[in-house]
Amino acid sequence: MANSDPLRVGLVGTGYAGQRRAEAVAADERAELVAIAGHTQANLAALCEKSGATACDSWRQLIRQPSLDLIIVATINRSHAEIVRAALEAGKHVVVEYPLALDLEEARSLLDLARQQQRLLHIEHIELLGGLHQTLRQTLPRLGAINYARYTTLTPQRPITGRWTYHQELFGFPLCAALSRIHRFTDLFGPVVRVSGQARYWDLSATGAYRACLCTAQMQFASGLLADVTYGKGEVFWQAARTFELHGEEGSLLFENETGRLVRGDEIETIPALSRRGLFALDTTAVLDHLSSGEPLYVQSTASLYALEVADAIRRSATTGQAVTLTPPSS
Ligand code: NAP
Ligand code: BLA
Repeated sequence: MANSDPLRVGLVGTGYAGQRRAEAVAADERAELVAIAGHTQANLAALCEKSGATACDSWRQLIRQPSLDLIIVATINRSHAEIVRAALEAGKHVVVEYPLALDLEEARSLLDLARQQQRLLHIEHIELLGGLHQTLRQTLPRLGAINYARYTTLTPQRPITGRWTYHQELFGFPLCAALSRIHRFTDLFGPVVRVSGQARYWDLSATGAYRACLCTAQMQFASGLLADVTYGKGEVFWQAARTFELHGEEGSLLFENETGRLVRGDEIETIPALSRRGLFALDTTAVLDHLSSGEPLYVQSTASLYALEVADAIRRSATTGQAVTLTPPSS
């Protein structure tokens, strides 16, 4: 890319993530949002109107445009892999919101394809850019060896009728879809040796839709750390919860939403975390820094793939009722 030519971007998806991407690209002179593909006509037209991009009838038509350099995939999880594959085959760089794919083998094969094509395949993990994660990282050395960790997110939502995030095929296994829950841990604590998991759905219909789900998992890390993850959402919950706890030899760090407490005996220190807003813009800037001046990205696609491997092992455990042992990562 010549320095003066903005990168030409195509966007698939017009929801929350898609809108944040459109704003982030518009705000950066190194890129230009050229075309968008969506789902419902009205939402597509609205985002095109706002951003000045051209509407495409389908993502296939978008990808066929030879002038596009980069495709951002911000649509429902079920479609990620198929769109990413087509975009890489067409020689485009790709940014995809997590998860890359709902199927682990497919995810692996897409990383191989990106390597063959010598194109960027960046899987967004905005949770790493958020205040909570930054604060955890900074505070970790003060806690000593971590023995136990626990992360819970419960989201009451009603009514959920028709939402794609309450549909087995469109959303995927909950901890593969909400992969950030696993990735936070693997980013901080490295490889996992053994997992077990449970999943429950309320009023699961023949079409795959449900009105609430709850997924819990236990992970044992190579470091010895034991971790519990809980992810629940929907109409059976009434109180939202977002708590992260780390219990180390030298102290405990307890976060509830954006407020943390570091506890060491009688000493209690309040630790605030920064906001969760503006993260898609940070991710977009990181991608443009990388493509324009070769700066390293904040996350590698292999790290996302590893998190998906752990999430998939939890899925298998939830299906079989047996704990699953993971083989150590090869590199
Ligand atoms: P969203 O606001 O619900 O938007 C979903 C997009 O997919 C919209 O363009 C929607 O179009 C379209 N869509 C809905 N149902 C569809 C269907 N059945 N077939 C085809 N397209 C359909 O969701 P989002 O939060 O932006 O999530 C998009 C992706 O970003 C997901 O992969 C999610 O995991 C990832 N992500 C999101 C966040 C976040 O903060 N929201 C953070 C990290 C990762 P219509 O609205 O026109 O139906
Ligand atoms: C993650 N948020 C997600 C994901 C979805 C949503 C589908 C990916 C799957 C997951 O990790 O759970 C959807 N989030 C929503 C919706 C709301 C929401 C529909 O808060 C409705 C209010 N995302 C937002 C908004 C914020 C936001 C408004 O849509 C907040 C300011 C932040 N969502 C956010 C962050 C993540 C995320 C930071 C990464 C997950 C993490 O931090 O672990």
